Amino acid sequence: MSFVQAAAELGNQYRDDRVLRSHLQRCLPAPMRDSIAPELDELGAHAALAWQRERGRSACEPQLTPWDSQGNRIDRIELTPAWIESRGLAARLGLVAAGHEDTYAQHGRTHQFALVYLHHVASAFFTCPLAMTDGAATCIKAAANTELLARAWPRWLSRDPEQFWISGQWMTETPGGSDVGNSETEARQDATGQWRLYGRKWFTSAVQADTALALARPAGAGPGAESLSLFYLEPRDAQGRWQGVQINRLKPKLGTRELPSAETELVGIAGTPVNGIGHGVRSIAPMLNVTRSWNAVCAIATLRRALALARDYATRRRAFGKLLAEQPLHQATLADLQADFEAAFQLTFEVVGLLGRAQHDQASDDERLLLRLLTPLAKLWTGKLAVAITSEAIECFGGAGYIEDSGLPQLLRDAQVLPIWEGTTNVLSLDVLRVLRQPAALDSWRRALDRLLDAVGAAELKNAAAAVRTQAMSLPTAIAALAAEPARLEAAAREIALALARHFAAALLLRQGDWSLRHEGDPRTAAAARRFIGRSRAAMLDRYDDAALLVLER
Ligand code: MFK
Repeated sequence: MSFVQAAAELGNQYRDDRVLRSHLQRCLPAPMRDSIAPELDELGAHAALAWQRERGRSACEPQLTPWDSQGNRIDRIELTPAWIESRGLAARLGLVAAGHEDTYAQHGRTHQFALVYLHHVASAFFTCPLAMTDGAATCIKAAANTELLARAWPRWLSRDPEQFWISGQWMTETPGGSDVGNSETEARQDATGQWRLYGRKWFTSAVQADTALALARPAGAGPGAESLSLFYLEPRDAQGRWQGVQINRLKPKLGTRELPSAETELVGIAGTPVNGIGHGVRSIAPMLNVTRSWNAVCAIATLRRALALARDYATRRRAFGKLLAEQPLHQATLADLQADFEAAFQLTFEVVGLLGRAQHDQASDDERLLLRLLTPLAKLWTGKLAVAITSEAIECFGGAGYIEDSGLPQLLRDAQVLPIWEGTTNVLSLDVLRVLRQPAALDSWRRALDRLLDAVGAAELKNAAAAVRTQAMSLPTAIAALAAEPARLEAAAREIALALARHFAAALLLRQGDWSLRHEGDPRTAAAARRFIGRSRAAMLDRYDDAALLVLER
């Protein structure tokens, strides 16, 4: 019989993840760690089981039935088994609730996002509506809307699967995916004073959600983002019938195919203003920042999964007389990817930690500003890494990784959404410039970076810390030099954002490496930090002149 290659295997994804476990060890009080460990272990085991179960299955997608046999418009959507399972699991383990409950005070967000990180890949993107639900809860709390806090908040945060509601975020329209200020959906008050929404929403993720937040322009209001308003919707009645919404079709997407994203027509759906009338973009901003944190967590979960598979496969696949894991070039390739993952993990969980502190009024003004800056940085950098690293992981399997039932192509297709939704890399880079317009923002970044680097004690990390300082400290001056020329500053926004993200992540990885050497006697994180920093360079901002136009000339 001819040779058959053993496939990659996944073990319990919590037990196998030293990066997560070491981070929790450093950040959380011991009694809390002990108390949450069983849930993390459960999700780690579930992740491995789901991988065994789903791999190789033919595509399983939600189905839309627009009409019933009598010709009634019903727009019934059948969800996939993974989605139905995830809904119960998410409620029971509190994947939204844990971020808002007071049980672990400022550590609640770390608890929640450790769960999300372990569950994301197995959830078949049920994390998408969970992110939006968390965002909706955050928005309504920020708006202090007592009516909605009484009605929706207990449902969104319920741990009872029967009571649990998920929420959507209906923003995107044909004239404005990024430029939301172009939205055409109109809100009109009927004779009873009830607001009703009319218009086409072009990309409504998780359309089957129990509630949604939507932007609409009140009739007669002027153009632009400022005159949009934010409305709370309940799209279906108690029997599950759509109320003032038609589903035109489910989107045929590159990936995230279990997620029912739809093109919808709003035909008079009742809406409740979330934060009065007007300033809709500002009102939905708390939601955007929360969902962007989710995006970063789900991106690093994707990285971790791609690497777990590639590293396992390297211990099974033999070529040219040796295992891949024994070959210097393959080792170097995997080690670079692992170092990138560890840096991205540190940046993302720093955002998570700061979010928890801010939510529990433990964060200084400096830390709040840092959180505002690090959120788009984490989102944009990890989104890009998710695509690059899943692509590299496929290459680590050679042709076998290119085959659908290895499970890897789906990982890559799904990863491609992460740099797009919740703001593309460029839109997020412009958001970073929006934050940097506050001069204190760059000062907060620099002070925090200094503190992290000053605290590195291990002799073997001193050179790496000095390298980060040299590269990072030239950045504020280079940005200031560009500030006088807005077009050049904007052209450089992505490079600025990636440099801010990478240097800060390097300093965070040094902190973790230093801690792990001292407290765990473990040199692996320190080695990853040196490797990550060894490949980094200072940003090259002086290359952003008007030559782009020349290069693009036809
Ligand atoms: C598994 C992972 C989970 C992820 C779930 C994803 C599922 C969701 C699917 C989707 O719905 S994807 C669609 C998401 N769409 C976007 O993310 C929109 C992208 N566009 C932007 O982010 C634009 O920057 C934005 C529309 C927010 C603003 O553009 P504008 O119209 O140029 O706004 P402007 O005038 O700069 O800002 C308006 C106000 O909002 C300002 O406040 P003031 O009125 O007080 O001056 C801004 O400071 C504020 N603002 C904007 N972005 C903010 C913000 N405030 C806080 N945080 C932010 N991020």
